[in-house]
Amino acid sequence: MQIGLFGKANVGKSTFFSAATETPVQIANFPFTTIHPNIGVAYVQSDCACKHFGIEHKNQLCMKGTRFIPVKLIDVAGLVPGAHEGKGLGNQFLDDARQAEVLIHVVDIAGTTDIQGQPVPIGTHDPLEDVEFVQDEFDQWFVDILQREWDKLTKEIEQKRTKLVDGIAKRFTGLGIKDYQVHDVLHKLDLIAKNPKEWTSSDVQTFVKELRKITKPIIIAANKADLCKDLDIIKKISDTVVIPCSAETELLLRKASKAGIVNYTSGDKQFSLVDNTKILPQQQKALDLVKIVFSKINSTGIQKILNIAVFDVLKFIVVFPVEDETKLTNKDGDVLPDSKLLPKNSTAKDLAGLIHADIAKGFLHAIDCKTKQRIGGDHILKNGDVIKIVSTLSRG
Ligand SMILES: Nc1nc2c(ncn2[C@@H]2O[C@H](COP(=O)(O)OP(=O)(O)O)[C@@H](O)[C@H]2O)c(=O)[nH]1
Ligand SMILES: [Mg+2]
Repeated sequence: MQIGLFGKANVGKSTFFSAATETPVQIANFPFTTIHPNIGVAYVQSDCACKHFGIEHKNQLCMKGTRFIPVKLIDVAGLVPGAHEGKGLGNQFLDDARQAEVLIHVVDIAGTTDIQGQPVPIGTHDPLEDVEFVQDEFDQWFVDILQREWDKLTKEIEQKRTKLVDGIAKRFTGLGIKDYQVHDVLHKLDLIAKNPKEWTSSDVQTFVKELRKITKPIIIAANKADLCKDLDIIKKISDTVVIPCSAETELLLRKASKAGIVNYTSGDKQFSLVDNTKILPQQQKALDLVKIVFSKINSTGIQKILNIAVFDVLKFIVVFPVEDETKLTNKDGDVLPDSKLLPKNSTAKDLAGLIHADIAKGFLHAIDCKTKQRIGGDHILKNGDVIKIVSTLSRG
């Protein structure tokens, strides 16, 4: 599960990345926090199954019944107009973006940077222009992949060496796109039976735009909301989820929380000072600004964006695998030790595969620990399920 942050230069991508991967003290020793300078671990939040069972347990990723589930976050290289033709760090961008399942397009909603990312006075650049150009760059990249190969593809199909779905899917495998996704889009647009020789360039454009939308959905982070004079501008962006946010505020709060100055958990709509801390005048000033941000946009928006990307846009579910169905523990006796993110409609067998290939290989059946019922490999899992897998093989 990977989320990519992208957009033009100086909109706050790296600030968002730092804020989202700055782990609170409680989970600071969780492994693989920083994988690579631009790949890190962020967390989405969901109800922990401990709530359902009314039990208390010690787990550094469960805070008062809210479970923190790790996801990979990638700070993708900045985009400039013409990136799909290799301008700027175009190719680096493509390499990074290809791994992401969902993309957060960070926009400077306050209009403090021009189209190249150079600083300009607040409100002098129209952020709607960025929304359009970045999306077009992204779509154009898909169009190029297909157009470059179109003649070859047409010939292959003519000579019956491939079928339309397979031929197209092959061109997009590097982006992690699956045959069934290509099939679904062709079907939806009534192109499934159309001879590729008769496709118009508008057929190609429409097909590719739809394919991009389904396989690499975008959500917009309207960043620098703290500086924005009129947030109503957000209403002018249609067709995409848009969430106002302030990455800089989130970063400040996480650092202050880590330093023991404030009580704050990502996603909170407020913070409080830790009792008896003495804070410097400039710290007080920064925290006063944070209060203004909260009154303007409710929370900093960062956690909300991550949660929406995973649970609303990708529609993933959270499942808790255990080894003892009555105690809800693993071998070491840890209660609800793990949580897994799975695409919706995943089965018990899919969960087994995610835990370990061997466990899936020797899969016998599973147990739904909430109902205590035995379930088969094809059983479709629900959000919040607690599952024990029974297998003839153990991991490793
Ligand atoms: N006011 C304000 N400034 C921000 C915010 N997020 C980032 N910035 C500033 O915008 C500038 C560019 O940020 P950076 O994260 O390097 O942008 P990137 O080029 O997209 O990675 C820096 O000066 C940040 O401090 C925000 O939410 N509010
Ligand atoms: Mg950056």
